[in-house]
Amino acid sequence: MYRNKLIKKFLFLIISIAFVVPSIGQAVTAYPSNWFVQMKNNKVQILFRTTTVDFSKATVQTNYPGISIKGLHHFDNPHYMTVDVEIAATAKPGTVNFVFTNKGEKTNTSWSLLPRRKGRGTLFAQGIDPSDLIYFLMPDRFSNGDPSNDQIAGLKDQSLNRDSIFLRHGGDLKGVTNHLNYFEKLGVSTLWMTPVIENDMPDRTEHGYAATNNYTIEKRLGGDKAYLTLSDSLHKRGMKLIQDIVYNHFGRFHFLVQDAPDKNWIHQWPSYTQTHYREQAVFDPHHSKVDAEKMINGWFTTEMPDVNQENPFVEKYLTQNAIWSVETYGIDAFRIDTYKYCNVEVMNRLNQALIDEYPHIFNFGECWVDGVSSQAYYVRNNLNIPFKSNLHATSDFVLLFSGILPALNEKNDWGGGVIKLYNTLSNDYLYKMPSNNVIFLDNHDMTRIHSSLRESIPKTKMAYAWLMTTRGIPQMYYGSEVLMKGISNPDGWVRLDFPGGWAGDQKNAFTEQGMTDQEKDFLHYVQLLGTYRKTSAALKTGEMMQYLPEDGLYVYFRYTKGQTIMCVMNTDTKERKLNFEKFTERTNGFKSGKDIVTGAQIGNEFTMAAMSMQVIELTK
Ligand SMILES: [Ca+2]
Ligand SMILES: [Ca+2]
Repeated sequence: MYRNKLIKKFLFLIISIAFVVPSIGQAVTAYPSNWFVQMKNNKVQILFRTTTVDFSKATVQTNYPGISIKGLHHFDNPHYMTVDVEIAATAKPGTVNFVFTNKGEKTNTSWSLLPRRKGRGTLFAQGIDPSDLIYFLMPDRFSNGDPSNDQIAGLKDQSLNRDSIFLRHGGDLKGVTNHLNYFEKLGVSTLWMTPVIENDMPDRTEHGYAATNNYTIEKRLGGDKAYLTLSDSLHKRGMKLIQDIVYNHFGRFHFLVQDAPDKNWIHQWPSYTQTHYREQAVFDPHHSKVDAEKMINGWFTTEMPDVNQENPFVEKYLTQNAIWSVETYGIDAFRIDTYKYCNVEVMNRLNQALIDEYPHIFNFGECWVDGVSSQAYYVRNNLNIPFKSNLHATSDFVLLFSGILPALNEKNDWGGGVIKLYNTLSNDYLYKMPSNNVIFLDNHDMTRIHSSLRESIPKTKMAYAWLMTTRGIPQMYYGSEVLMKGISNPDGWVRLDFPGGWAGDQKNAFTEQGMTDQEKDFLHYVQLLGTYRKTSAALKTGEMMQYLPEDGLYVYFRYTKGQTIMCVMNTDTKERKLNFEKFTERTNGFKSGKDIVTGAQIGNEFTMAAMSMQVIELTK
């Protein structure tokens, strides 16, 4: 027995020596490019890619202590193979040498085992909750902190023209890092940006939703270094980072599309087939298979091929990329793009893998759907149906389109106006955690709120007061706080540059130079609401009670044991009188209140101007 062990040791030594083979540079690329020691998820499937070596029958070995090879897989395309490795708890950080043998020829590549992120000294994977306030921006359009990266040689899109809504403008991550004070002044706790990973596409690269490499930060935004700096800077201030991630599609110039391992990585159709964008075909009990298939497997656009998530190799690739991103960049939450076009069973497993590794992580999906029951289908809900989603939350499109917009734009009658806002919230019983829904007034795909409200300042003020006080996790869209306008036809008009983000801008929202009094006043108003929210237990963690609107007058409360806030929205065209007595369930014991915006004392009887909103902290 002992002798056998000795022989094994000797053979191992011989093999180890044989491993020292001449390297031919980085002929092989690994995805993920590294993993980490001490992860719960310690079974990693590495996708190796080469364009110079034939992998069709290659075998692989490594002698790195604590790494064992559990399997390998070849694809139709000889440029790829996957290697399943298991990383022992005892494995130490270091450089792992993989040696591939194909038809007697050897190639090696190095791969890293890195220490866990906690060494960076800041919290991460914290998740978000209703005490947070999110600021959402497009890095190409917010601020140009480094003009030297505006164009990068070798990338397909060499555009740079601020006069065009579809070309690159040069904004970057350094520009964002430079303005963290601006976010803090708004009471913002959390940053979300359109995707920051590489989009080496020929055009329309400003939005970031057409990835060409999921493991590299876009160089025009400053690359990995700038992203890590931003992440660390946010966390040092106690702020958080949401990463926008796309599981549904790749950019057409992604290497996994252009040089796919086999045909099963992208959904194939006999001829180009687009999704019909109607989610009903997924959960409708009367649906036809062809409609459901087109919804999920149809391509989002010709430039965004639909990823075949049902392929286990693809699922592994996406899952590992998400975990790797949290550990590498210090992400706190994911906003998942085009969620309703994904395979929801695969998404459940992927979400769970993230939760298993990071118990506090938070996933919210972009589910641009029609109606509360549709929206509830995609998140943790109280529906008694076979499919149970484990998604924490959704972007609450329904509360926008069937809630606040009709409340402020429609005439009040039996079925129209502010009653729609009340009615939509009354359906919250369908959600397990309605207050986790991410609520918003606008985003990069839709008309800015000031334009939606026909440029009415009083209405836009009402919208922000509502955003900061109703249930949910509020999200602002960059620039709308300084009354930027824009109608989403096309979407480029709602993606204009933030004023002051570029050297020489005449108007500067950071310094308030060149701003109109109206814009300044509005910015201060939003700052006041946001910073008040930051200190208000009732708004951050409190319950909500809403009263049935009467002729356009809508009253709701947010409350904890220690704080009660009365929110009054008068959508009537006339001023209205009201008193506390009508709302004794919540006003009992309170004699007066304070308007949190003006600081004015409010008695238990007061008048609301037409088209106005007041947020009143009640006092005894
Ligand atoms: Ca730049
Ligand atoms: Ca899909």
